[in-house]
Amino acid sequence: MALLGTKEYYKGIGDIHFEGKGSDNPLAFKYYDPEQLVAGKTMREHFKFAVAYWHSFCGQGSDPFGAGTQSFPWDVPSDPLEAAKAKADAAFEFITKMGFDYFCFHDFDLIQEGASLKESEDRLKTIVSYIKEKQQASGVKLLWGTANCFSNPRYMNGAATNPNFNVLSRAGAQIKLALDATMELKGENYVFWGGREGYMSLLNTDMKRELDHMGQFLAIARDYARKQGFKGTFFIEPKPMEPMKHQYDFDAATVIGFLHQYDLQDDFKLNLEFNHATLANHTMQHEMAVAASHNMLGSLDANRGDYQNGWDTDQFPNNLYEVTEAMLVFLKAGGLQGGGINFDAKIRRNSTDIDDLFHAHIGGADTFARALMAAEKILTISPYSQLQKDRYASFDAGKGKDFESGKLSLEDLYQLALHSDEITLQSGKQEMLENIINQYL
Ligand code: XUL
Ligand code: CO
Repeated sequence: MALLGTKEYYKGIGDIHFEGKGSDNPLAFKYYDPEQLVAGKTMREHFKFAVAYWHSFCGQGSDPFGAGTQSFPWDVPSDPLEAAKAKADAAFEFITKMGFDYFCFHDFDLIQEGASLKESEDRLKTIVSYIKEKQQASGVKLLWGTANCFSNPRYMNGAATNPNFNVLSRAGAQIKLALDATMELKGENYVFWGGREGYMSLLNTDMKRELDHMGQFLAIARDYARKQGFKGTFFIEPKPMEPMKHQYDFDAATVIGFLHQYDLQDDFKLNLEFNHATLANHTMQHEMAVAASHNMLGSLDANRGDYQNGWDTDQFPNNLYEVTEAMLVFLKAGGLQGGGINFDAKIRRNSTDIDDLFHAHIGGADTFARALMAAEKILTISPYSQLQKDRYASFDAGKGKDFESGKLSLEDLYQLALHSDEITLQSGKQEMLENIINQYL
């Protein structure tokens, strides 16, 4: 049952239910059945779908060529607190109508930043207690919170990697407040997306010093939250470029190396985003496999890029093949480490009807549901797993096993090769595996 504020914002749209693929109702799930069991867990538990406050209730479709096209009635009150409360009413109405359990926010998505740090702090406290009541009434939970340390002009050269210590200190204050807000709302995780942590030109940049600052900054942020009793996971969200020419958190492998370099690997995992993966010239499947192999597959930002455009288009996911490949890694890894699937996606600038946001999230959830069901079948009833296992059979016994257990030297390899027959080629069966994925979609 949808929980309504004093005013209904999404008029004429009721709760979204699962109706199955035979349904012609565009405002119903065709595949996402929250209670359906897949690989031992319900879809609701697997995914922990979250709505991104910024794209859904703040961004109005503006682009570098023009103003927003979506006018939000909750932005009308001129008093920032009234506007923020109205926005929270709209957000909670939408999330509960979708039947999702989670949301994610940046500090100043919740309420407009004040003219001073103190004013921002007071504003945040007021809106956080309002949102806390809405959470209690609806059961909607916070998947993660984060701080927007990239929009305000003071962060033009970064936050923790800014060459000016005063900016770093201001970012520290802001992140303390964002951590406080996250903890107050029982956030299960906290995200650091680099924002402008990177450089525009190396000509004016001391890269080593900036990376050291970022490592030190993340360590003291972690220490503060742990001291306050925060038990959740910290996530770093890799992205290779945009807004900076080069972002320090380039991709999963770079971030994992960084976390180990600065001894942060026990508290931090990764929040991976589809469109960030493709901007780094990787696939999402690759990024997830890298994270999973380090036990750092924390959370996912769900969206998709565009084959023709080279920037972060943040479209809602609908690429079934891509998401199925991702779900194969997801299931093999045993799911996510504390996180969920956050729709970090926006409807297009010319999607101006009140129901467009619903269609977008329904499509995203259905894509993940279909992909998860396909991946489960591929892993359990198709020859996929066996084919992969067979490829490595030479390491399961004999000298291959000795190598894996560290028993062979380079001279041993030389002696073995010297007395072996010529190598017989072993097919990778790629096309057959690709067909298996198609078969189960
Ligand atoms: C930016 C991006 C952010 C983070 C949170 O590309 O993905 O929205 O997810 O700061
Ligand atoms: Co993101």
